[in-house]
Formats: sequence, C-alpha cells, structure tokens
Amino acid sequence: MQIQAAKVIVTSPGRNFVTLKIETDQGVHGIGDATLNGRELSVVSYLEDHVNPALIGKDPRRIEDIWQYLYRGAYWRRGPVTMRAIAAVDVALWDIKAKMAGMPLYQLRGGRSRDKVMVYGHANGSDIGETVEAVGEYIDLGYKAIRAQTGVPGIKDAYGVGRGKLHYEPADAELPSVTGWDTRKALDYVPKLFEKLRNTYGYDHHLLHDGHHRYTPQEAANLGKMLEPFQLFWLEDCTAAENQEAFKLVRQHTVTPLAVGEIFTTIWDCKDLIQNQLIDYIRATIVGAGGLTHLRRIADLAALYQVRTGCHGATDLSPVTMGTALHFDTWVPNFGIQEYMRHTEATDEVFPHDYSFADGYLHCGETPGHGVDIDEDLAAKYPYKPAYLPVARLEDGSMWNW
Ligand code: GCO
Ligand code: MG
Repeated sequence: MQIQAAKVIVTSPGRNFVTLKIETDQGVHGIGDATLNGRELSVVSYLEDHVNPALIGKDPRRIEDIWQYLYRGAYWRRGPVTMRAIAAVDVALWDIKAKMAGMPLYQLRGGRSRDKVMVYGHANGSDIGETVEAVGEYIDLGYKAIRAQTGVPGIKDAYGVGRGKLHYEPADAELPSVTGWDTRKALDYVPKLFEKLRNTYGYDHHLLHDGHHRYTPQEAANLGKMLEPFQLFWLEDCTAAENQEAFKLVRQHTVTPLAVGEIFTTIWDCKDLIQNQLIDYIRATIVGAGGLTHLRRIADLAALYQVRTGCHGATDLSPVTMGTALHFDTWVPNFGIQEYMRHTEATDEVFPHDYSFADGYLHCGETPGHGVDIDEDLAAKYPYKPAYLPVARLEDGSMWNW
C-alpha cells in the first residue's frame, strides 16, 4: 500500500482552515488539520514544500515511522509550524488506518473508556451582568461546564469577549488589532464575576476561567486565591508558561486547579509541569502537539501524576481536530474535559462530520475513521483571507501578552 497524493486545502468559511488530504493507491483517503491561527500559510508552505513530496510512495500504515521520520528527519525540532504539519500527516494516516480497519478511531486506541465527553462552552459579555446572562444561556442549552470571561471597565477589548456570543472569533483584521490590558483592574473585577455567578446559579455547574498568559506568577497566585471560594473547575493559562518553574509560586499559594498547554507543541513543554505536579489539567491537543501519536504520550505521562486532559478546542481548530480529539477523549483514561466552541454553520457544511452534542456532552460517531471529511467544492468557494490575532498593549503603550 502506498501514498499516492498529498494535497493542502485552504478554505475560509468564516475563518481560515488548512487541511491536508492524503490519498492512497487503494482508494482510501484521510484528512488532517494543520491550522495555525494567524500564521496559516507558513504551515501550508511547510507541508507543500517540505513534507508532502517525501510522503509519496510511503506505506501509510507505518504511522509511527512516518512520525519519527518527520520529527527527527527535520533536524529542527518542535515549534508550532513543524508540529502542526506533523499533526496533519499523523491524523490523516490514523484516519486511513481506521477506515481500512472499518472501525471508529477510538477503537484503535483501545476502545471506549466513557460513554460521552463532557465539554465546556464559552460565555462572555462586555460586563458582569452580560456574562452572567450568557452563562444562563449555556445552562439552558444543557452545558454542565462553562468558561466565563468578562469585559473589564477601563480595559479596551479584554480577552475572551467576542462580538459574536456563540461563535467567538478574535482573529479578524488584515493586521492585528490593538487591545488593552491592566492587571490591577482585572484583579479587582474578575473575582466579582464569579461571586455573582455562584450567587445566581449556585454550585451545580463547573465554571472555568482563562487568564490568557497575562498575570505575573505573583498576580496569578493572588487571583487563584481570590477565586477559591467559587470552586472553579480550572484557572487556565494564569501566567506565561515559558518558564515552567514560575508555576511553583502559583501552586504554593492557591488550591484553585490550574490548566496549561494550548500553546505547547511537545511533551518537552509539559514535562516539568506534570512531573512536579504544578498543574491539574494539560491542554495540549491533537493539532498543536503532533497529532494522536504524540498527544497520547503526553496523556500517559500525565496519568502517572494524576494530571488529566483538557484539550484545547477553540474555533480556530477545525472540525477535523474536534472529531479526532473526541475519539482521543472517548478513549483516554485520564480524561478531564474538552473545550467546545461551536463552529459556524458554513464551517460545519465544509467539514461534514458525525459527532454530535446533547445535554452538555459531545459524542463521537461510529463511522470508520475520525468521522470528519471535507467538501472540496464547497471549500473552494471560501478563499483564504488574511487574518491576525489581536495584540495587547498596556496603558503606557508597552506590549503585553495578548
Ligand atoms: C482558548 C484559547 C483561545 C485562543 C485561540 C487563539 O482557551 O480557547 O485561549 O481562545 O486564544 O485559540 O487562536
Ligand atoms: Mg485558552
């Protein structure tokens, strides 16, 4: 069996997605997601110019060997571009293997560990009142877990507050738009949001919050401590994670559960945080961390330390990643939660899929493979549009973490 063709499809049904399609000489094809929000074309080039030519003629069943070939073979290891390209190949090959086996992908990992996958949705509003209302809407939709983000008085476009409520998408401009940040104001306002949420809805639902790398370790510790009475499911990216040691300070001061990892690309980014038990949830996901082949290694390491998974699932990850993540979530023993921001209808049409939402849970389908395909004719109707994530500046004009 041989790989006959590998092609990259770029489509923008509301936002940009990069998809790799691998075709075999046996008529079976597989697809993988290679989207890197705001830097999409770099992965297109990485695949088209440097990876796809080397795939032709290879045996698609040798997934592990192809993964090692691309990882070790590049010499230049890790990083978001390389690892997304590897993820796309890996996921397309697992799709092919599962289709050949006539099984849904989770069966090839070892079968079901659970009946359904708990997800969290994104509630946001321009102030506490609006966010509280938005959380209520998610509760009415059946969600068991909800991430709550609020605009903060005096901060221009605080992170996580969208123009569209159900389809939050921050990347929108030909050049990055400039947003603001002020830790003092956020530290004052955010705990009040959670106090109001608990007073309004009680403690039956899981609540989550994303700090988006903005607080210093000391400020993050302070926030974690202030949020303790409101019993969060997790506080995410409370501080920048390049320096993994920084989490020691946060950990020493708060029992609020911590989640990190959506920008991690390999097990090496996760290792110290997991082994030193500085986090509770690891957010690396399929497209960001080298596909199913690599993510399961991260999950297995995490399991040794009772760290659970919480895969990144923002809308910039295509339905291909969502579908594959759901097979991973259905299998992985140390599952925690899955992020679920709904894609637009146009996106769902371009990527027909068999996963479904009911009562706060996602269910992966039973179709052989990962259950997601691409309608190429429809995809062609939505050409690539340059789009960037925003940047953030402090009041005095200095750059900060967006
Ligand atoms: C999340 C993330 C996203 C990212 C986005 C960047 O927790 O879902 O923080 O909102 O900002 O994926 O492209
Ligand atoms: Mg996040």
